[in-house]
Amino acid sequence: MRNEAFLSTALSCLPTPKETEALCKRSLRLTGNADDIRTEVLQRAPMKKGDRIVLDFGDHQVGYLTLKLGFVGSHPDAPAWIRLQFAERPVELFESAEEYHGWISTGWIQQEQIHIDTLPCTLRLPRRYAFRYVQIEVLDVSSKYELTVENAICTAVSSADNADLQPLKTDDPLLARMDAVACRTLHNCMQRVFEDGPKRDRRLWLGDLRLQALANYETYKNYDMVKGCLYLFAALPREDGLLSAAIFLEPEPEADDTFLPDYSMLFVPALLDYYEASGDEQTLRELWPTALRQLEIAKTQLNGGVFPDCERLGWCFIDWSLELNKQASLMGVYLYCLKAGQRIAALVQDPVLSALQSRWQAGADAMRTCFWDDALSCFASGEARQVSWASQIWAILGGVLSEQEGSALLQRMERTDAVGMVTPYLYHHYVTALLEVGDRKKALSVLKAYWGGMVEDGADTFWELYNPKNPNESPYGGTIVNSYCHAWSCGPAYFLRKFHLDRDGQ
Ligand code: RAM
Repeated sequence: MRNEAFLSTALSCLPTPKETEALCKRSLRLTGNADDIRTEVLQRAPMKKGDRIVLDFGDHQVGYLTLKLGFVGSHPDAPAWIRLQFAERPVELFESAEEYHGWISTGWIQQEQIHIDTLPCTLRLPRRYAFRYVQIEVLDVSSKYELTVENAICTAVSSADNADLQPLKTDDPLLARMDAVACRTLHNCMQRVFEDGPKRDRRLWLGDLRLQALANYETYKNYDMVKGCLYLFAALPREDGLLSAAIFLEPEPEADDTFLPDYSMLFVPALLDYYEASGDEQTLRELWPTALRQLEIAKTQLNGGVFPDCERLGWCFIDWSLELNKQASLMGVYLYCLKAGQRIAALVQDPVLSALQSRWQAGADAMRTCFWDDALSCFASGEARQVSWASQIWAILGGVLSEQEGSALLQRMERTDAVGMVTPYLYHHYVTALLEVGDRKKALSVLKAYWGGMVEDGADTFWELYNPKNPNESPYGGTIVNSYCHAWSCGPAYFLRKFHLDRDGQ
């Protein structure tokens, strides 16, 4: 279904990314292996068959690469055949596309082979890449000449403008760096829409949008861009009104046929957050029926008061842990979104408010009855009664526990071997839950340990996945397709700026 009026509002609000130029800062040789990478600064020299060079742009870029190529020796008597590999982190240059046999497309791997018939030349690659490093490998030239790289320029694109960004005021260098990395992450994902990651999947996902928007309100403050994205989802629902998990923009705006119940429902708090940040009451009123519809559809899925369990990959998101049982978490998401729905209903004076209140009460009762485990003193999910961080976090966000109960529960979890969290997306909700139960000090220490861990590992932008216990974590069957600039991880910019967590640490 297409709501043309919503679509036209959406398109009128979406920005056109601006171009800036970034130059290659230095040339490198990488040696060692993925666990022990050695870097050596190189003088750029003519390259013969088998030679490699890594161009380092000094920071994460999203844009188009132009290479000025030349030669030394005789007039080229054969094409130069080169391989280009783009990497967000050096470790990607030690991975091999041929060895990836996971379940998502190898088409995402950023590498090209090109034949250059005429030298010297200016080569502008047509595709947009996400990278800091570009490796050039000469697959062949001829014995009569060598290839030279005279210049390398990235035409970087983003719709975020650093001139609009106030620096975070803090005396703590780690927090300052975490904030800068978070802002860079958001900046590079702000294209025509809020992309999840500019390497992969390069599209607007609803769950990601909500967290990006929160950081955007504290940083670039591009309210219209959020409005445009909310209208895009609302313009392209399924026939029954359910919102898709993601939207494609090209060649025409179209909803993905992936539906995630948690993402659909999170449209409700995303709309509320937008209203609270922007004060745009017209949008709140116009999109409220779409938001309410998500809660209505969710209600029809309940069976015995809770959502049925499911094992199918992709039936619901919550986190990218493949062993996670999501039944209890989804119930927490429903309750959380019902609370946001109540707030909106009160703001627009919709009489549905009292029905939403009773639905929340019934849901909270069901959550306790079906998932609270007295013996374990925590929520347990699914037939196997799995204990996970996700279930506790979403139960707290759903509002079923008092502050004291929630705080004690999260502390108890630290002494268990519950199924852990693997994405900054779920960690964001963990930090939110800690703030919800008043544990500001712990929230700050989690931020420092988790996002600080990526900084210590050399992150220029924050990653799609980070499991400190397993550096090779990937739900896709290989890290080569992981995204290392993924804006659901820009939480530090939101938490540090909005809650001033470093000021009191309490
Ligand atoms: C992946 C991306 C995206 C996320 C979806 C559910 O494709 O990581 O960010 O929202 O999964």
